[in-house]
Amino acid sequence: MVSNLFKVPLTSTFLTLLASIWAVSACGDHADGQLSRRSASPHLTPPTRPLEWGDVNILHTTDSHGWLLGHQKSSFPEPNYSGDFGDFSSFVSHMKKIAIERDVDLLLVDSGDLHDGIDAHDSNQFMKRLPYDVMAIGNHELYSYENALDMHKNFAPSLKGRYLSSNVNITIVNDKGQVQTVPVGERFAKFKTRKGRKVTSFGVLYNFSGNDRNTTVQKVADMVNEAWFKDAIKDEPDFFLLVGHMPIARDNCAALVFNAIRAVHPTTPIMIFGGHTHIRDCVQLDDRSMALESGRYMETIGWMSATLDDNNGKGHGKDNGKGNGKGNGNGNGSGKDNGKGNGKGNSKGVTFSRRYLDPNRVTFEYHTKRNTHNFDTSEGKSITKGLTDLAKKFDLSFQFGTAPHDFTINQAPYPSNNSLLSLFIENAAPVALAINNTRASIPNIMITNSGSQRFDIYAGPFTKNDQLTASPFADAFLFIPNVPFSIASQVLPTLNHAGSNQRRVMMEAREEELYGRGHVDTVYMKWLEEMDKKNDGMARRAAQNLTLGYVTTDSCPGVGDDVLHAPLPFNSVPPFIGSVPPTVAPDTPIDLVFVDFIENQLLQILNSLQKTKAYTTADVTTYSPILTNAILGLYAQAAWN
Ligand SMILES: *[C@@H]1O[C@H](CO)[C@@H](O)[C@H](O)[C@H]1NC(C)=O
Ligand SMILES: *[C@@H]1O[C@H](CO)[C@@H](O)[C@H](O)[C@H]1NC(C)=O
Ligand SMILES: *[C@@H]1O[C@H](CO)[C@@H](O)[C@H](O)[C@H]1NC(C)=O
Ligand SMILES: *[C@@H]1O[C@H](CO)[C@@H](O)[C@H](O)[C@H]1NC(C)=O
Ligand SMILES: *[C@@H]1O[C@H](CO)[C@@H](O)[C@H](O)[C@H]1NC(C)=O
Ligand SMILES: *[C@@H]1O[C@H](CO)[C@@H](O)[C@H](O)[C@H]1NC(C)=O
Ligand SMILES: *[C@@H]1O[C@H](CO)[C@@H](O)[C@H](O)[C@H]1NC(C)=O
Ligand SMILES: CC(=O)N[C@H]1CO[C@H](CO)[C@@H](O)[C@@H]1O
Ligand SMILES: [Zn+2]
Ligand SMILES: [Zn+2]
Repeated sequence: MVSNLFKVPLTSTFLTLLASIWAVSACGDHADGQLSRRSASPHLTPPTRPLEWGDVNILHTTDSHGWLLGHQKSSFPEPNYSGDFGDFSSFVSHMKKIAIERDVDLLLVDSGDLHDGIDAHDSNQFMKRLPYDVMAIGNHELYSYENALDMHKNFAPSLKGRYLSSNVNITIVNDKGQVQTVPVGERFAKFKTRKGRKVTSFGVLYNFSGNDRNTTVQKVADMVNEAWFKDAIKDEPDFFLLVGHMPIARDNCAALVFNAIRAVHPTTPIMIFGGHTHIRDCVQLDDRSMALESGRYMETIGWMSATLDDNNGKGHGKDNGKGNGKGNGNGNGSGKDNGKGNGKGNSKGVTFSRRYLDPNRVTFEYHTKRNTHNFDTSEGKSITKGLTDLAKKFDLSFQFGTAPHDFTINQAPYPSNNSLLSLFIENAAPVALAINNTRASIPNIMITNSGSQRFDIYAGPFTKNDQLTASPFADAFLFIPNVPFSIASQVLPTLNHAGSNQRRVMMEAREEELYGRGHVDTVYMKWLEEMDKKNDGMARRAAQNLTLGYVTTDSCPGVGDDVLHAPLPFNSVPPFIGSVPPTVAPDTPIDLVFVDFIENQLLQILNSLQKTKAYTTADVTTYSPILTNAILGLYAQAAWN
């Protein structure tokens, strides 16, 4: 079995994509829904500071993973992210108007991971309706060849040369029947903004190694040495726009591209938009650049603005074919600065700002000076309706039952009644895996990894869609019969045992490998943990008036969060979780049930715990045909109705 704590939800098809749906439930009750989206909005805290507009302004989405209908639950912090893609469309369209009024540039970019399941073809049609200037490919577009091919054939063309995959190729059979390797989108794009600024843009994917057959991801370190890359950066644009599916700080991918550009152009402004690790982050690699990362699941819209020197863009008499005549937006002639190259990096410098917006209608209305009555555009409403219809088509609102309260992964301690991990392994798995199972009456211990649960469950209707977001992975349960209880009960503690340095080094190596293959939860959780540590206790109490949400500490100047929040409580969880052991005598033979990909680890541990029997794969068989991604639904049908 492939070891895959981060495995792609193979059987969930593309449905996770529309995560968080409202709608009419199977039995005709109104689930949390559009109504709550509209009516919850007035209770949200509006931002208090307008955005700082510059000459070039950029809105950024990343790692949307199909959350196009926004977050619809009423437990906090979900309402804070309740804007759907139709609302976002209306927002972008009003912002574009403001940019024209201010006579500045506004671009829209995306850093990838549109997909979550296998097929995002249908939901991607809605992404296409937004005026994206540049989009970059993410690793989730590459777990399946069919997905990558769909992006190549059906998605990239709609971006008209601005769907970028600088270091990602796909092998296809071309029109002439020849096998050919080509970039999924384009390697780079050079274009001019509305104001006539010249832009050179790349879309780089981090060192990803979990891609499907017939797709190629080139190492970033190799990419920057390619002749095409050197050629592409030779001419100096007004600014470089690097939109990559890569963290801006964790590894050195962003820095590699940055340094390669800097080696040729010491002072040209560089605006970098990253993603993948699902956090909010900002760093300035030098004072003429800024790099921003804008979270995940449509919980954050990133904003960056740059006020350029006179000799770039505005007032740059030489190159701005379109925008000239108006060149001096400051009201002063640009005589002293024209002439490319000279005077760069001088007196004035480039100044940047950044902001992390909570995507909801209150935020959107605040920043566009609109209200509920004049906010929606017809295109925005049409997108919302289209997404709703799509969700209905796939019956995502089918309701298994009603969750009595919130169950969270990290907000509640594990084990506890409010822990999703406890719910899953102590309650749900034992109920679901007993269905139609001839071994149901034999005592057992069940073990899985804590990473098997990916998103919190909130009080209220528990739908097919909620099941897909909470528990998307399609892992099978195996078992070894007749393990003496005294041995079986030591397996989980041994699996979780922090142990020696050597083991820690092993875990770190394994984490690196998983990271290469796309696993980012460790990075995201570490971020939450630090947030909680930095801000807990006094700060949280003093912040009584603040709502829960992200509290970002990054290395850029000033406060990045658009609305100030108090951090969510964070409880760390062990790597593996288990059911409540049965109360039986130590020598009672029981079934040791576990998730498929830990088989090897588990056999090793069993053989280290006892010497009576040498366990091998021959002792392992399937426990139930029910996979992890069906367990919560079956349980909800049984227990939450
Ligand atoms: C994809 O890879 C397989 C095996 O590596 C190969 O047989 C097949 O021809 C490839 N398909 C294309 C379209 O290149
Ligand atoms: C990607 O495709 C281009 C165009 O066919 C080719 O020149 C290049 O060598 C390929 N790169 C990789 C890393 O496969
Ligand atoms: C990418 O991976 C290679 C080898 O696997 C490593 O040498 C390199 O440092 C990595 N680069 C980045 C940017 O992570
Ligand atoms: C124009 O330049 C002059 C002198 O450099 C300065 O005093 C004035 O404030 C500038 N006006 C604007 C609108 O920037
Ligand atoms: C947890 O749930 C169990 C079973 O419903 C109940 O007996 C117990 O009191 C609960 N514990 C807490 C701390 O709420
Ligand atoms: C259990 O068996 C019944 C009768 O064959 C069947 O209708 C039902 O779908 C099965 N349940 C599950 C979860 O497989
Ligand atoms: C919360 O807000 C109220 C009203 O705006 C104010 O009177 C109170 O001092 C605030 N409390 C804290 C802890 O900031
Ligand atoms: C900033 C913000 O929008 N906060 C909201 C987050 O969600 C809680 C719970 O509904 C609201 O009370 C906050 O106003
Ligand atoms: Zn992602
Ligand atoms: Zn990713």
